[in-house]
Amino acid sequence: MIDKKMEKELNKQINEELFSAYLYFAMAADFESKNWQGMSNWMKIQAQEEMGHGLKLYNWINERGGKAVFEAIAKPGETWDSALDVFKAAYNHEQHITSCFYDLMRTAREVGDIATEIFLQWFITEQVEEEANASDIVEEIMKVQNSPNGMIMLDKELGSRALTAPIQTTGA
Ligand code: OFO
Repeated sequence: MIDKKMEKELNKQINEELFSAYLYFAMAADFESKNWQGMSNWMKIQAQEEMGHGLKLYNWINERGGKAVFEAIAKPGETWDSALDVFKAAYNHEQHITSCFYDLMRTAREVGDIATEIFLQWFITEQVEEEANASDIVEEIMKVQNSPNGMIMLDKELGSRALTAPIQTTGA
């Protein structure tokens, strides 16, 4: 049976992941309204990945004899001044999520939940990629932001992103 404190913290993280999905959907909508279809595609894929992360936590809590609990999701922003601002905000958000997983890891160690500690390693590794993805795009935008052609090319490139794995509905 999962430790109560651990269960509560993991449930809090489900909310963080679903908020991440909300945030990225909001960013996708903002891009779409400004006709940046490729960047919008990138954000929609990201949002779906976040729902997958939420579900992964849900499945884990369930497998360990706990119960997933759903709280209200905060309202994300609606509009950003530039593509650069959007991806900078995404990068900052991912840094925040990384710190959440470090906190979760500390809790797993504190309560002696070795299984959850091992489970959380997947997320810690994933966060390295999540931060790198966002910061790479920030850097690319900084290089091309003053060239309309450069921005169009970048938009095209981000439009090719596809969901790599289907959302897992069972197991951890
Ligand atoms: Fe779930 O990785 Fe981004 O937030």
